[in-house]
Amino acid sequence: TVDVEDDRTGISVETLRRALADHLFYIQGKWPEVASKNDFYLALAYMVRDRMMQRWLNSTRNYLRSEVRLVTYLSAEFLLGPHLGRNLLNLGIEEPVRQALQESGLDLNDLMAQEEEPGLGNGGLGRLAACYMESLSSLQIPAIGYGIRYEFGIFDQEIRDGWQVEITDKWLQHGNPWEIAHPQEAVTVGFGGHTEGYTDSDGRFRKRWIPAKQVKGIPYDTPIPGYRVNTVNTLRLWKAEAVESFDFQSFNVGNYYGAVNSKVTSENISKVLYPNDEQIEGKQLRLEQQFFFVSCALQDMIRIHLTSGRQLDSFHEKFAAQLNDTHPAVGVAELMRLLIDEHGIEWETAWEVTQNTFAYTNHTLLPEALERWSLSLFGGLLPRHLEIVFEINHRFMDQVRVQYLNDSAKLSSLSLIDESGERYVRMANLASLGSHAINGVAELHSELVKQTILKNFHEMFPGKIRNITNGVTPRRWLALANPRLAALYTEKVGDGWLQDMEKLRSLEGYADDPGFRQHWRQIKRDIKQDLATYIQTRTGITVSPDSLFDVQVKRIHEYKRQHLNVLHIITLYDRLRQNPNLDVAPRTFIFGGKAAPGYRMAKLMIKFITAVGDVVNNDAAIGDRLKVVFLPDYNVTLGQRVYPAADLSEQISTAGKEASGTGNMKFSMNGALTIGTLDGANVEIRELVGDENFFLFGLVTEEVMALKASGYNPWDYYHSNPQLKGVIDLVNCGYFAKGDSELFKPLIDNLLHHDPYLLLADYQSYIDAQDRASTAYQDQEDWSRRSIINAVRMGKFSSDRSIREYCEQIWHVKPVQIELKE
Ligand code: 26Q
Repeated sequence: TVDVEDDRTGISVETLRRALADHLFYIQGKWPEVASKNDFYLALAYMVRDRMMQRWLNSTRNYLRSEVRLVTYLSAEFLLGPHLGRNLLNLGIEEPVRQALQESGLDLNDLMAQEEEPGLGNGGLGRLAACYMESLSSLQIPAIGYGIRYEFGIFDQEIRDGWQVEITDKWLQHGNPWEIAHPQEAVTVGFGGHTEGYTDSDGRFRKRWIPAKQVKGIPYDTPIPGYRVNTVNTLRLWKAEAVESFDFQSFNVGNYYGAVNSKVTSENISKVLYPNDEQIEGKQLRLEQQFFFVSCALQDMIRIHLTSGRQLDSFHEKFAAQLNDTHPAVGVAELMRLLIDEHGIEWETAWEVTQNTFAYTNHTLLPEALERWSLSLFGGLLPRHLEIVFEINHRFMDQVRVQYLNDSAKLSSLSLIDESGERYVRMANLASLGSHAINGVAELHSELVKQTILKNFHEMFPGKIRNITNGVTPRRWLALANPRLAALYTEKVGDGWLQDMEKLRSLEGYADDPGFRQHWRQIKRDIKQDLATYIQTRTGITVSPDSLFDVQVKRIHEYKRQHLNVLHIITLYDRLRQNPNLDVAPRTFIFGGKAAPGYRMAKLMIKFITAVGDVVNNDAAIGDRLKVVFLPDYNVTLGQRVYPAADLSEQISTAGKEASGTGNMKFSMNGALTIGTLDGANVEIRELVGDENFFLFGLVTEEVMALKASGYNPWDYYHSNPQLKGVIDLVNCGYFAKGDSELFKPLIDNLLHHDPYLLLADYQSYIDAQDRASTAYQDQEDWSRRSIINAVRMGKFSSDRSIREYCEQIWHVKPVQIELKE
């Protein structure tokens, strides 16, 4: 007999070569001679997708079995990054595919660069959701991610004259080979209208919602394969479409344009991702988005539950639904409505099911980021849900009154309704009450959640708030981002480290091995050379791979203090001007990150970075000792280039403000040392790498709170520190603005008069830590030792560890092995 590999599933080089040609011809409709690079990319993507299909369908079918328990991750954002590389890695077919392409005269890396990354998220929270989806699959946990299929993801950033310019992200324009639409599983979502009471056939008094408008949700599924396992989970994103029968009623009465207009309005719901940190209040479309995807998700879950042959009073046994921040928190009211109004379940049972279904992750303490919706907006859009929120609150307030003897302070702080002025629904309170577990995202953050925003919930429900420290997937952030380092690890410990990152700990001894350190340095230098080349082409700036690469990449925000980093650059610049022969370690300062389009100060911070760069980079007196680079359009793809090339990771937020940070983990696992405050997960990173391998500075959270309480005055620091004064004065006189002393005035005035994030208070401590880092870098042997220690001790920050903790402590789900055959 002759074994013939199936063209859809075979992975021999010859089969792959044929499958590629086949897809190019039959899917793209092209001969190789006229095919574009994108045609080849799409043919390749379809070919890879074919090789996931059996596993994907087997996983999906398996989850319909009644005894399987599923995690659903509800998130307004999934910041996925490119699929192709991850799929090749996790399926283990990169090498034969590379070779098949080569034999067809094509280069895999070249085609991978064709993929438009799906930027369906803002930053940390969205990227965390993506890492968690990947880990869920790799750990063989049955899971579905639910979210919105935004037509426009996070904007693309261009830098013009040093300022950010936003360009719409048209990620779907060349087609998306990774998704499959399932219009037959569409659901309908209502908005607006009113409620009415009625008596049902059993004589029971019931409420029902008569929406003014309906929108159809169409699911688009994307496979998320685990690393070298058969599990392929689904990311199910919903697109909003007009309900034809509904909208085209107006067509019947001759109002054609009215009908088309209302179709357009319906489809607006999934049109665009909201950038964060903007004035978030009162954006009706945002609430529509949240309700839309959550209602779609819950209806889908109910359908799955009923097809698995179960009753709705055991819904929480089938599903554990995680609320990624409060963005999906309206789901608490929607699940209650679906169970009670649509499926006739009693309030008490529905409430038990709801609480046992949901768990809530908090990602922020910043008061301006806590979601609340005015009653008029909420009730106008979701009248039935407002009634349900009131009823939940009514019952809860009774309970609080009994427990706390009518304590009015307790009542007003725990209430789901903020009644201090105009009345609002507090989404964090709704999420907290409607869940059986609440978690923060790093140890410090979780403690602060207990002590501050959810203090009274913590007191009333001890043990309900816990910590699950964030993690990131080593498949993307090591294996894909840093193949050289990954190869070194595999050579030394075998490839098991990608399933168990703690295995890297066994490499610690090599930190004292000069030969290994030499190899380590060579790898880092090669990667830095690659980034230097990229910087040259993208920005025209020449940087040396032998300089210290000092990197801060993250969203631009005052609390993250990119401008503190700039104050340090100016300090070094000033020192070099005063003393041109000063012996300093040459440094390249690399920044990247987007500012919310409506956040003026953040946009000015970008201009500040680029303006200082323009002066420093072109000052002959400085030579090549300092370079400042702003990398435009920071995204997942660029992150994969940047983290591996960093020597020093800037994690310099005001203590108590950064919930966790996850970039800090990606840097450290790629061998960067951290300069940072005791904030978020920095605390836990420092505990692991040791005090001597971490450049610590700044006030701690308690000191920040105490200083603010005692009346912080930034002028005191300005007047008592000549170096700081010199730096501020230099900016103030327009030195970095071609003499324009107005340009950076809003920024400097804010620091001198308010400084809400305590830059001036932390300035000297930061400069001292930077000086220690410079000195340390000059001893390359010792720096390598510290770098190795950092990298090999980061096992804790694998998202596999985080997901295991969620599974054990919150979701109570177990792995399910999927068979490949059938
Ligand atoms: C809310 C309402 C209206 C419009 C936008 C928003 C919105 C969108 C996104 C509010 C916040 C976000 C994103 C928050 C976020 O990314 N938080 C980060 O989460 C990470 C993962 O836990 C942490 O590591 C970071 O510390 C935290 O800042």
